[in-house]
Order: sequence, then structure tokens, then C-alpha cells
Amino acid sequence: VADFVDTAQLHVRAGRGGAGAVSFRREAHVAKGGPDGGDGGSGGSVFLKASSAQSSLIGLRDHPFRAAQDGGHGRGKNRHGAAGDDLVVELPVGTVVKTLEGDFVAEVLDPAVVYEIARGGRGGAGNARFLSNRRRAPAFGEQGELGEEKWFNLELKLMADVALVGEPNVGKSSLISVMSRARPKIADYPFTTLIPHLGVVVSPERGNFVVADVPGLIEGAADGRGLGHEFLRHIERARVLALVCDISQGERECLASVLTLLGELVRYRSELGERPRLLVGTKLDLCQDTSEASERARSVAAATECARYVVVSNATHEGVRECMGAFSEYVSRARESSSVVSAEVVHRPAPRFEVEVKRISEDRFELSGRDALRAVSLSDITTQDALSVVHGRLTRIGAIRALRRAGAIQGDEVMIGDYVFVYEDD
Ligand SMILES: Nc1nc2c(ncn2[C@@H]2O[C@H](COP(=O)(O)OP(=O)(O)OP(=O)(O)O)[C@@H](O)[C@H]2O)c(=O)[nH]1
Ligand SMILES: [Mg+2]
Repeated sequence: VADFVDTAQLHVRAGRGGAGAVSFRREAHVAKGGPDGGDGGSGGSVFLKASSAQSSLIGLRDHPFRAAQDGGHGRGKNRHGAAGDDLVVELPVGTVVKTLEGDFVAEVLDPAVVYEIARGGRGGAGNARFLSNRRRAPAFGEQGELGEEKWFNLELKLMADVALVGEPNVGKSSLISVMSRARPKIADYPFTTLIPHLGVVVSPERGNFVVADVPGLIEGAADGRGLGHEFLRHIERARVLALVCDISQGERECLASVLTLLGELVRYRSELGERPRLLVGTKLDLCQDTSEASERARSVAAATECARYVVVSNATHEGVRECMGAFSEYVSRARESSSVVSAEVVHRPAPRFEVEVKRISEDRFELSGRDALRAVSLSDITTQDALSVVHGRLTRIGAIRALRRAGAIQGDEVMIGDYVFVYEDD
């Protein structure tokens, strides 16, 4: 039996941090007061979490680009920029998230667990932060840091919300093909469908849900008759069972057919008897009297404890809309009752300084990585003041030590972003 896998790619961009402001206080009698440039706000981060309201990744295929909000810039009078809003991307329960290189990132299962996958950029410090005894009038602020930006591969092993269970030839494949874009083979002979097919039913009001069209079930299936019970595991995972029968038959035949289905399901797994179930009577267009057919469905549903019944024609599409409505209603209910509520947990990748040293030639090195770039991200690094700030930062993140270890000596060139510095032995 084939495994149904839904895949999509996701591109996320966390918000950029706002720039720190360069500003000096204006006072009535002072030409130039102290620095009062506020800090930039941090950019929003991007998180992933499971949501039982989602059932497929098709939404992401249409909109793969998701971004959190940028932080606001700092302003004068020590006004700080606002932090950008985070973005939470909701994925169907069971989605496996990997990098494009195939490294495992997360499997979202519990709606209370949130995964940080792209960190927002830190806001830049305003010039007020750079005031010190030696530096009375810092004329530089710090730029905001870029947010992380990444691609991910997503993979979801589809689980059906509704399984269409019925004897061969009753119109299960026909029904899924009028409700979704699934196109299983349809033909007027039993066992046309040999493997389960899944279709995503698009329901803007209640959220999409997945319907499984499984091969026809006959008496003895639980013992391996017909196509056996290989595919019954797809039914096992469905939240709602739709028992499908040909309602153009007499009431006795319909009832016998549904009782057979129920008997086989329960024999396979007794819990299936407790699963919410609906009755779908097909081939309504072949009935002389539709209200009589409806009455037949009502009484079969009552006798077999189906929560609801609908009658449809896959030929004229009569009743199909109502059938989809009934499915989505019961799927929503089942999702609500199964959603666990526990305390929220946030997973963040362990923070560490990101500095990389690469020797480009005999006397040239390149420093890269988020923290190295941040160390030089001042609005103006041409002043001695600013350079000493840069040096202090490079020391703190271990960049100077890393350069020494990599063999840098007095006079070597060190490239960081767009800048070139000269390495000096302290
Ligand atoms: N008139 C009419 N014919 C239908 C309707 N639904 C299905 N059929 C026909 O019934 C036959 C069987 O339909 P399928 O959808 O292949 O039935 P199935 O339940 O998937 O059958 P298996 O895959 O063999 O279990 C086809 O000839 C369909 O065209 C309906 O509502 N009205
Ligand atoms: Mg079929």
C-alpha cells in the first residue's frame, strides 16, 4: 500500500532589526547636548507549530514565502523602535521539517510546542548607548541586524480525516472525485479501486480536510477476503467513517450492506465501532422517488447508529454540497475533541557565537558569520571611537582569538563584510 506524502517548500524571513538613531539633545542654552539616539526594535522571529485545523500542505504550495515583521528604527529623545511582530506558521500535525540539505529540524506534533526556525535581527543600539567617559559625543549608531532567511522542505504523511467505506461499486471513487481533485479510476465493476486514494476537500469556512477512497469492502475482508485488510489501516487512522451504500436498492439490501461493513470494521479493530460515523446513500438519480430514498437512508442510519445521513447523486451532484458540509462538521468536532491543551513549550536552537575564520591567502583572512558581521554594523566606523567599539566586540565574540589560532600575524588583512582591517598583535 502506497504511503501518501504531501510535500511543500517553505521560505521564511525573520524581521530585520531597526537601526539605532544618532541624535543629540537640543536644549535652550546648549548648542549640542548629550547623545539621545534611541535603539532600533528587534525584528520578529518565525516559529512553526502544529495545528489540528490544518490537514494538508497545499496552502504552502501556493504561498511558500512567509515573513515576520521588521523592527522599527530608533529615534531622537531616546525613543526606541517598536519590536516587529513574530510570525507563527501553522502546519498540519505530523509535518516533518528538514533543511534543503536534508537535515532534520523538527516534527510538529503537539500544538502547544513552538519551534523557532528563523531568528529576528537584533535592533541596533542608538548613539546614546555608546556614551562613555572617554567618548562624550559618539557620532555613530548601530545598524539593525538582518533577520535569518532560510528554505525548508516539508513533508507530511497524510492521514485521512474521513474514510469512505463501502461495498464494491457503490460509488466511493465517484464521490471523492466530485468532492476533490483526486481522480481515481471509476468503472462499473467491483474492485475497480485497488489502492486507497486521498483527496483534499477544500472548505473555506471550516478548513480543508482529507478524504480517503478505499477499495471496496466485502464480507470476510477482516479475514483477507476480497482485497483483504491491507488497506484497513488507512481507515484505522480516519477521524470519521462515512459508510457508503447504493440507496437505489431496497431498504433491506441497504441495511444488510451497512451491517456487513460495520461487522467487518469491528472485527478488524473493535475501536472502529466507536468512531463517529455517517451514512451516505449514493445513486439518488436512479431512485424514482427521492423523498422515499431519503426516508430509506434515515431508517438505515437509525438502525446502524450513524450520527447523520445524506443522500447524493454523483451523476447530477445533487446533495454533494450537503454531504461535504456534514463531513466537515464532524471532522471539526473530532479535531476539537482530540486537540490536547498543555503548557506552551518553545524550542530554540542553542545560542552560540557565529564567527567563521577563513584564510584566503598567505596574509589575508576573512571573518564571516552573523556575529562577526554584527560587530562591524555601525552606521559609521571611520572614527577612532567606533573602531574601538568594533575591536571590543570582536574580542568578546572570540574573533580575535580565532584569528590568532588560524595563524594571523601583525600586518595581515582581515576582511569582514565590506570592510578590510589590519590585524595588530596586541
Ligand atoms: N447513476 C449513478 N451512477 C453512479 C453514481 N455513483 C457511481 N456511479 C457509477 O457506479 C459505478 C461504480 O462507481 P465507482 O465510483 O467506481 O464505485 P466504487 O465504490 O469506487 O467501486 P470500487 O472501487 O470497485 O469499490 C460507475 O459506473 C459509476 O459511474 C451515482 O450517484 N449515480
Ligand atoms: Mg473505487
